[in-house]
Amino acid sequence: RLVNPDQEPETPRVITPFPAPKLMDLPMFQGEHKESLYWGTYRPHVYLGIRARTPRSLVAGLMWLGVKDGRYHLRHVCQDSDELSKYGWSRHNGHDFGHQLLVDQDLTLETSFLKSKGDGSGYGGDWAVRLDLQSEESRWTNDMQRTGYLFFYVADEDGNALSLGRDMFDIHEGSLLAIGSRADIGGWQLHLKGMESLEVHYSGFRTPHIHNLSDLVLENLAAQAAMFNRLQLSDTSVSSPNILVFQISARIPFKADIAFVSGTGVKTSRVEERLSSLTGTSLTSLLKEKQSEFDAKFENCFKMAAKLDSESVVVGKAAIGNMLGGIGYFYGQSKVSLPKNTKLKNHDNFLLYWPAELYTAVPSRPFFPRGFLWDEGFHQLLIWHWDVRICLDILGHWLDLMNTDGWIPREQILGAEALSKVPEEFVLQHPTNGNPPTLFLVLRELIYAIKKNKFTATESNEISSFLERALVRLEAWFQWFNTTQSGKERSSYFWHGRDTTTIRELNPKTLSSGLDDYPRASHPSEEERHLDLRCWMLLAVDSLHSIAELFESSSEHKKEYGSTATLLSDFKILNQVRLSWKEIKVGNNYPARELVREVLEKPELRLVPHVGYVSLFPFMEKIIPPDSWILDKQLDLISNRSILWTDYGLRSLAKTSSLYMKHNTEHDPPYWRGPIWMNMNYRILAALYYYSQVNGPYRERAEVIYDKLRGNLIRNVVRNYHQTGFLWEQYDQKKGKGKGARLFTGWTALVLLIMGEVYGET
Ligand code: 6A9
Repeated sequence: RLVNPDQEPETPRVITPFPAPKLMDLPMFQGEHKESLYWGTYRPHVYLGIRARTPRSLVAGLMWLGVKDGRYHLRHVCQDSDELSKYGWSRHNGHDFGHQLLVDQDLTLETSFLKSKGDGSGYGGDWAVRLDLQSEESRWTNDMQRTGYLFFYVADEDGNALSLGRDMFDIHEGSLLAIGSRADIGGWQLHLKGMESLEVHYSGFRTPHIHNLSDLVLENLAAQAAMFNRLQLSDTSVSSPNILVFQISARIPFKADIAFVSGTGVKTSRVEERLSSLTGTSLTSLLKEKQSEFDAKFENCFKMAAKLDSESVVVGKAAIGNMLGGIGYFYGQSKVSLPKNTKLKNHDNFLLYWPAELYTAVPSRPFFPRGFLWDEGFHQLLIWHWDVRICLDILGHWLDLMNTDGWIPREQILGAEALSKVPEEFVLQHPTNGNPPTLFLVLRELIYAIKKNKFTATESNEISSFLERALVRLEAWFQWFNTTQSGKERSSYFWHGRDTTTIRELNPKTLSSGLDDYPRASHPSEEERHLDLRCWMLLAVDSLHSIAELFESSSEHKKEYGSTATLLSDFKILNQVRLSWKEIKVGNNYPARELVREVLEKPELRLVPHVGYVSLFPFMEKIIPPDSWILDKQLDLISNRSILWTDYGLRSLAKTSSLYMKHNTEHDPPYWRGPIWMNMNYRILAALYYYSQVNGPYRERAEVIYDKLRGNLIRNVVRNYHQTGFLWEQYDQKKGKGKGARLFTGWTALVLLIMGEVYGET
């Protein structure tokens, strides 16, 4: 049911959920599966944050004091301005283990996360966190003067009051920090275990707005510093706090183990046992075990050891580790722009989508810690190889976000914590705008893998029942594109929603395509035909056809999908339709301070003269027949240094393009107009691999180019990682330097599949 106080008597279609059984209600996502994924590091926007997959969870997290230029700084939410020289999960299995290394000036902090089933008395089991703080100096001198300050908090989003443990200041045997109780997990306790010299202070707060937690802690510390000239929390609490923050300080180096047990209150003796297994030497050996399990599974999935050096293996592990460790759980309502002719009583300019949960990977923890539709399809290309159930769970959440028109909002900003990270102008989602349906990329691979018997019988059955239920939604998704994004010509499509009136943009952006400022027609109009969208439509309809085939008679549209796929993949027709645009010359001038575009010629319909990622879409979709001379031409474009080729991967736009590396506005530097992006390089590489395997006159040529491109991509990402500590959003086409958002483990993590030569359908 919809809960929306401002709602019109009749719910607008755009905020009406798709009327079909939800994927997340499938039996495969209940029971043991659901419980085993209950707790996790599902708060990717903080350096270390734990919560459960439930709308109003008990959450936990870490802060610490870093020192820079002789001043203390509180670290909590991942942000670039903290200038950590490194952080991220070196290993994470998506379920019950993760290890992270953070380097903050001369401090090195390791955080390990471990889950255990407990004794079954508390839903979701128990978990532990090991914090290990070292400093550069303490390694060299025996004189350990420096104190380290860690802050570990628990907060109940549901507002339940928390109590302080009694023996909090007495660390010797391990101490009880906090106690509470919740409907989902029953009674719970939070314990600390570490050396006797650990000093503990606390502060208790009450507020529903946990995204302001850093401020609460800072204010408390500042007041104490002003009054008593000391660096410690007040050791006071409001009555019935729903947030407790514990300060753990000691001379560096030190370790602290924090253990969380649930379902307490009945069998206290077992609590002792569980605590001791989750702390100290027992925790050490459990973590070791999990680490070797991770390493073994890694090798088994991606088979890299024989192919690459250990420097690359480290990067490969960080790629999957950060992808899985970056998975978040969000809950909230998207803000959707008003469809035309909708009037609201309250003068708001938006509608609220229904309250929804989203379990998803994220492109970048510090910059974009939320779900993005087309990014997610690429993330899943990696994740399904690791754990197909996690993959289906994520896909299910996304597909359940579909409205009755078959639309899925592109960017998911759910809940106050997510919203606090997004500038106003990016918040509204527009129901007229799409985003590439990349979820089909992974679905098609799953179907292929089923046919090749790559799954266990249980997995195959689960995937099949998933697909069976997903089919109506996928059909609706396809129909949404087919009806709202179609072009004038038969079987042509274009990305709707481009700005037709702007005079500031050199070439109006196409945000919905995912390729933002990649050049298209200079004058957006109904005449456009976008090659990339046409190829995405082929992917969609081809996948629908294979799914329908799996279930023989389940879809009346099966035939239709078959013939549409044939039509869209017909290379002759494609060559006739091709791309058109309104070609004119646009120039820049600089009157006063602002860049205004100047139209130099009368607009006229012409083919798009730009070569870049979009030109290669038929190649990526493998539509070009292996014996076609056009394949040879495509290989020319790819391998030509004055067009797309660089020593670090393929440029997004040809060096010869008139818009190559051009600003779109004064404040909008080139984004998809030159730099190297991994998602597109991965798809091009996968196609090269394909053409190097099938017979044809260009097979050997494809193979040579494939090997070189693969080598370049791996070498550059690995080099950047070891130099800077991070994977990057894009790579500069001149020197290969990482650019844009760092700790962007989204699709850049596909480098791991490139290392292992894992290309779904081959
Ligand atoms: C800006 C600024 C703290 C842009 O990876 C997500 C998307 C891709 O889907 C898209 O293809 N990125 C690519 O061109 C990042 C988009 C960020 C938009 C929101 C908010 C917040 O700064």
